[in-house]
Amino acid sequence: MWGRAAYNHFVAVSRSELEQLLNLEGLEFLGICSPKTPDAFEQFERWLGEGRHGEMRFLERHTELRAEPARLLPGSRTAILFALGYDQREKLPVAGPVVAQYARIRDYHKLLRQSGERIALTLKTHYPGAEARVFVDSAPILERALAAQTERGFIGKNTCYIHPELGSFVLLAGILTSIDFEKDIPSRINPGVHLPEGGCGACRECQKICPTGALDTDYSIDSRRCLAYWTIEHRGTIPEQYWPWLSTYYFGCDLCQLACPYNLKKDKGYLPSHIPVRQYPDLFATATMDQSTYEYHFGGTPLTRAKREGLRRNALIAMAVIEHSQLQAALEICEMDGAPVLKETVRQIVKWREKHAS
Ligand code: B12
Ligand code: SF4
Ligand code: SF4
Repeated sequence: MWGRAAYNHFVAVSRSELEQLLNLEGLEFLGICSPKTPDAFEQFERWLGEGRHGEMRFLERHTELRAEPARLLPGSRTAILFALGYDQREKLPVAGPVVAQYARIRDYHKLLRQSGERIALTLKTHYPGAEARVFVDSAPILERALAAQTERGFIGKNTCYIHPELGSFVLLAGILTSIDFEKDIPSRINPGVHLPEGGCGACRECQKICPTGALDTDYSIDSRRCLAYWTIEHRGTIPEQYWPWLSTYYFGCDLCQLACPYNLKKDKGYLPSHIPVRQYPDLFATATMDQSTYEYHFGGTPLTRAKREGLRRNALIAMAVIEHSQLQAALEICEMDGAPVLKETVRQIVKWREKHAS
């Protein structure tokens, strides 16, 4: 946070001042690029065409904005990219079932938006008449592709944006503005070559560790095989073939990032100390929770993306896989008060256990 009085002397906001403002918010400045069509837009269209987005229909909409982010704010000439480091130093092997690291803090959309709005306001104050609009997932913008067009970083084989010093445990956001800031010379890292400034080269650690083969093609994910897709985005029952790994992560998955050398050797990109790490109820309490318990413990966190029934479904499956001592009681409660997806999951579990017992 900063007192506006301290910045009254600004005539224009320089690059280093921007960086300072972001750092005061506990954020990392990634750089400045043009909001024109990201170089990798064609890859996005190909990816959609191959159906690798599964049932995430929202990715099929607003193609024109993804193709040209500047359309989100008519007259915008600059995109300022920034990030929140959230690495909590989890190591392989993970002692699950746990939730992915990004979900252990307050919803990043809210965190990054609030900070971004403060910076946008400062910009508008210093440039009367200027427009500035924050984006963090809410807008259909290819955030990783834009981040990779700033001076540092690249998209790795795990499809994450990786910054050579911060690693990939960074959540991305940006500000579109009509102010014509000087743009970075894009990093232009060739991901296929490993150099000090970045690149995967011959490394395949993320592809080797992904338990479901979702990273079968270099630099492209098949969401239909990704545990994050099934446990966060998918609304129906989860196919049994993915169940074993819910004993590690029952919401999201960090395996392909934990295995990445860029996250192993670094001294930046960790969660700022002023952001508290949340504690969630245990599996039994989660699988059986009512609406008010859900709102109390999960309100304002990224876990609400799965909704109450999705979280109950995930916790119930994790309980079945680890043969939790309260599984039978949880099954009975879900059968009694659950939505159709939970009742169907109960039936799946009963059959699955019979199959495994025989
Ligand atoms: C849909 C979505 C998902 C889907 C699909 C993931 C995916 N890889 O696309 C699912 C549910 C699986 C998912 C999972 C996760 N997600 Co997500 N997700 C998104 C979302 C909303 C849209 C991404 C999208 O458009 N995907 C479609 C792909 C094709 O687009 P893209 O990857 O941006 O594609 C560009 C590049 O990859 C490149 N490219 C593609 N193919 C190729 C090939 C070559 C050769 C090259 C050079 C380039 C290239 O070109 C593309 C087009 O410009 C973004 C937010 C946003 N607005 O961008 C967050 C986002 C990508 N997710 C994020 C996070 C944190 C996660 C998880 C880590 C959460 C978790 N712990 O479970 C996992 C990571 C899984 C993984 N390995 O990617 C962060 C990633 C931050 C980072 N450092 O990269 C984002 C950016 C949200 C944010 N604001 O910070 N997510
Ligand atoms: S998040 Fe997990 S399941 Fe998805 S690609 Fe990475 S390792 Fe594979
Ligand atoms: S694990 Fe290796 S191949 Fe995968 S993203 Fe990291 S550096 Fe690239």
